[in-house]
Amino acid sequence: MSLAAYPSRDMDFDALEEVEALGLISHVGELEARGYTIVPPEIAAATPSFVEDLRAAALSAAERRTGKSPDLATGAAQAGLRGATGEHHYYMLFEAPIFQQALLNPVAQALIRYLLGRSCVLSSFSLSLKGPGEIPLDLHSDNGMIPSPFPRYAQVANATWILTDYSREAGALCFTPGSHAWCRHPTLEEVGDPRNAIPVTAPAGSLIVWHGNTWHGAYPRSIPGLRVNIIMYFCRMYLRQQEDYLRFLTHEAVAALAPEVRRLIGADAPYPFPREGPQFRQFIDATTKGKLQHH
Ligand SMILES: O=C(O)CCC(=O)C(=O)O
Repeated sequence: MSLAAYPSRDMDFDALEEVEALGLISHVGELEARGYTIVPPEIAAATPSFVEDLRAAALSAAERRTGKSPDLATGAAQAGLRGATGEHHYYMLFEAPIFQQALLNPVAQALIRYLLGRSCVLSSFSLSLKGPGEIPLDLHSDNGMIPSPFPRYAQVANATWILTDYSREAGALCFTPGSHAWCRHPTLEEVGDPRNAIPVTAPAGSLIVWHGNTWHGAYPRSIPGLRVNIIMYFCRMYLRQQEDYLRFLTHEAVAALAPEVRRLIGADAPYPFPREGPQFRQFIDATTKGKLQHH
């Protein structure tokens, strides 16, 4: 069957109206020019108590998974790990109610929808704890499994909550500004070259958003303590999601979710087709429904 009749882009999506209403035009400018933007806590509506609660929920969830008690001051339980992203836990969205609040944050949603269209879905919701260590995370784009050349528009995008202060010594993310426009993966010579990256310096509670083409990596943490962050990774609805929540949730549990959470995990998405075949209404709804509520 021809897909020509399906709306192929979010043509009617009023992304600029959404970002303007939230005062995010300069952040969109940075996304366009540099491929990433750092939204300070006060613009991201991340109050000190929200940041504290989100970090506490992340630490407890990690402890439930591993049985190891994380120590923010020393990072001892997550020190010297061999993995370049530290201790990384997937399928975290339903581990604490505040994680859904973090996902639905209007600033995060507006910037992600600006990049990926209103029909985008959550690919994965993970958290990472990184103590002192020596292993850097090599530069990469988030277009995993997608061959170069990439399109200039984003097919995937990342919104990361940083829950501890970031600096080079603290093991921060780093970016190659403008690399989203190169539309390719870095070469083997480029991935480890520090001249290609600048570190993020930002306080806990900042929201870092980037276009999926943008090259990024992370420094090892060289000071005591723990780096804590939540990675919300999104994709256009035609790509496969990394996490498949629908496989693990009952119909009743899915029906009880907030509509936007249900949409984001892919419960209303037109793909994969049900046995009856394509549901055309879902294609229309995916690109038109779900206007963000501004406060
Ligand atoms: O948070 C980090 O250190 C790196 C995360 C990363 O590379 C990613 O989310 O794609």
